[in-house]
Amino acid sequence: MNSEIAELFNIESKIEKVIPIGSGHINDTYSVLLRGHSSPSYILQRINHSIFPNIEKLSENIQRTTTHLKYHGNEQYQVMNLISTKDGKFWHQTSNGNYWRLFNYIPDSTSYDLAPNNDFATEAGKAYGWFVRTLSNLNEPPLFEIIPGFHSLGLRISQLKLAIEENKANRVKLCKLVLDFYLSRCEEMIAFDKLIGTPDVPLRVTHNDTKINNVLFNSKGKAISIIDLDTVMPGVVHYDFGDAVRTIAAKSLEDETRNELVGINIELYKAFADGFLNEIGNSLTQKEYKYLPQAPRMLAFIMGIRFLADYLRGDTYYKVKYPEHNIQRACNQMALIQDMERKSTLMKL
Ligand code: ADP
Ligand code: GN1
Ligand code: MG
Repeated sequence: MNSEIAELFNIESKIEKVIPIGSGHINDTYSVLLRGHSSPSYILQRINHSIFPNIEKLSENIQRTTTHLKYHGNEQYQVMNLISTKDGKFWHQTSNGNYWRLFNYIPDSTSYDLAPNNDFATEAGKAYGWFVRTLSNLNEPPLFEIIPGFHSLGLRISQLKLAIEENKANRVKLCKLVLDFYLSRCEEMIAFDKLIGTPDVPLRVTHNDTKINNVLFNSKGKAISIIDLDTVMPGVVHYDFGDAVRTIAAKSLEDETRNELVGINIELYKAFADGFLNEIGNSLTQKEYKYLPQAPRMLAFIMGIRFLADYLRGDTYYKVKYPEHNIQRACNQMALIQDMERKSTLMKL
């Protein structure tokens, strides 16, 4: 079935098999192996179109981003691109309403859910720094805001408050302590929102989903590509720096349920920051630089309240493997924030 869909795109030869791949929470991803080949040639993805309803604008953003990276990037990084269907579109809609797309597979690549060592963190930092720097001169008009207010703390807090009020899954009583933790920090956290889009903290083109598993590495541990471009849109540098630290400098997985194992590894953090700042440091304003060390805590906070709101709504957004999955993810981010608060002096750059 999935191979029949892949065959609707401009592919080189017959398909041998289509295999599920990755650990993303939103789309369904498969690698496509062609007959006679020993490694995959394509990535087939079913797009979650309740989260990305505007497939046309989504594809246009990706197309503009990858074209720019290809012509203004450097040879160190490979750029994945959308493959068109035989009738010239960048997606295919099946009769049951699902949307599918195909990318070239970046050969000899591996993704990780945690950084294996400091060098990987530096490599990831360089790659994400390269990404933001290279896209800083993307032509007008701005990319389409594919999920409005994606990292707006104000919006995320109001969504959490609505989820508490509606209590659709009758779960509010199950998470009082976690709710208190997040609600008690809202006022302090939201202060940063006021700076966004000012000359001190300007809008740039940001990736907005800078988890470590969205960086591909080769067998020597070198970062070779940035993938998962669905959320590339206007944003501030703190979004990418902060979101990256949550997984690149994390001591344990985002799904770790033993909170005592959750925390930030300062060596990984510094290694990541070194790589990132070496690539982009010169182009930051003083205020952007000043607020960078606060970004990881802010992004962990945003992710925590998104997981929590989804738990309260009854798990309608993120893929979950068991009923407590989202609340455990929210607890994990809470433990990460607490560790960052303990180590705030060490996080200064
Ligand atoms: P999601 O949106 O669900 O996170 P991704 O686009 O990040 O999906 O893809 C999931 C995984 O598939 C990645 O972590 C990576 O391992 C693999 N992958 C995705 N795109 C490519 C590609 N172009 N080349 C090689 N591997 C890829
Ligand atoms: C989602 O698809 P994936 O797993 O890369 C989410 C991110 C969250 C992340 C948490 C479009 O990313 O914002 O940080 O889960 N993407 C979207 O793991 O909501
Ligand atoms: Mg991903």
